[in-house]
Amino acid sequence: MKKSSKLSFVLLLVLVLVFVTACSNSGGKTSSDGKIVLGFAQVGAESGWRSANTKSIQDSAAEAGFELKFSDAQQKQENQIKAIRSYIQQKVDVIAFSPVVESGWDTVLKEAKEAGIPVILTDRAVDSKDTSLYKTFIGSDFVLEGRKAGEWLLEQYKDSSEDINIVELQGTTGSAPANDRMAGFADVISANSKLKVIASQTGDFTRAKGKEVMQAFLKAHKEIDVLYAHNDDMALGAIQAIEAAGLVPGKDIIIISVDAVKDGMQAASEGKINFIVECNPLLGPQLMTAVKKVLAGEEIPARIVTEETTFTSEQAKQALPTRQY
Ligand code: GYE
Repeated sequence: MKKSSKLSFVLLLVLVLVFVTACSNSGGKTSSDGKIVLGFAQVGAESGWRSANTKSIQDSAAEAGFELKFSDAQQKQENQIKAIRSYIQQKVDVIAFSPVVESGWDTVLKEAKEAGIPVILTDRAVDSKDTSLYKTFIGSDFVLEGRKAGEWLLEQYKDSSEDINIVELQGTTGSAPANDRMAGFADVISANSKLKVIASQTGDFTRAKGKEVMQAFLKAHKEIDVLYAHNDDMALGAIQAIEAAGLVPGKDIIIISVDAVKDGMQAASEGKINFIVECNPLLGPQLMTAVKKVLAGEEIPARIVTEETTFTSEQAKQALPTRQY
């Protein structure tokens, strides 16, 4: 080999080595400016809760100095799976997501694990048997939220000699909050046989669907005493339907909802919603702390539960002026 071609061969070898090293980034800092890269696959923008949750994640990622890759799945699991696969391809440092439904995640979670990318669940859980597929689940106890709604109702009607007809607006079918809020509520109210759920249907956590389904409930059932909505937005949509039917929300029909976002709290302070179970969307700071710990190789608890309270109309009136979301 001539001296010059020997030299270019060595040069080529060095270049190839540099390229391979750059591509095989195994869990280090991947952004060009050395920042930690977090890929977040959000459910969508279906509710006031979701908007507050997204803002919390974006703000706290910026505050932590992370590069955030954010995607909105428009409430479709297939879009979320696509987003997670693209984060795996981009070799982000950590993937976090709020699973739209509970089932069907094993394959993509295994792909992330094989690529050595840790996954953190926020807000909603998955039903995967293999819990080594994710590092932790940060979010509310939705069964407890359903129980709190049921306990308030049980107390309101403890002396009733008549049947109490309840209609239920469920969240997104197959989602953890819909499954769990329904189960917790049903379990508690089963203590009083007068409390009867006469209709239960999904309103997909949106205002428009909440209104539409409530209209159908009002048409099909003459006597509705109580509405239990799995979130404020569906309750707010249902309130429009109730008013349009010439009934007074909060009086003719007692309303319970979950979330306690500003619009819900406003309706509660006006007496249109009688009881709200709080579900805290401000999960960003806890998520960023978990990301840092996971990358530092520290142990983190498998479950991080959010602290929450409840509001009657009176309590909502007092809390409203200082409500953050
Ligand atoms: O209650 C609802 C949102 O997963 C806790 O999703 C969340 C729920 C929340 O659309 O408003």
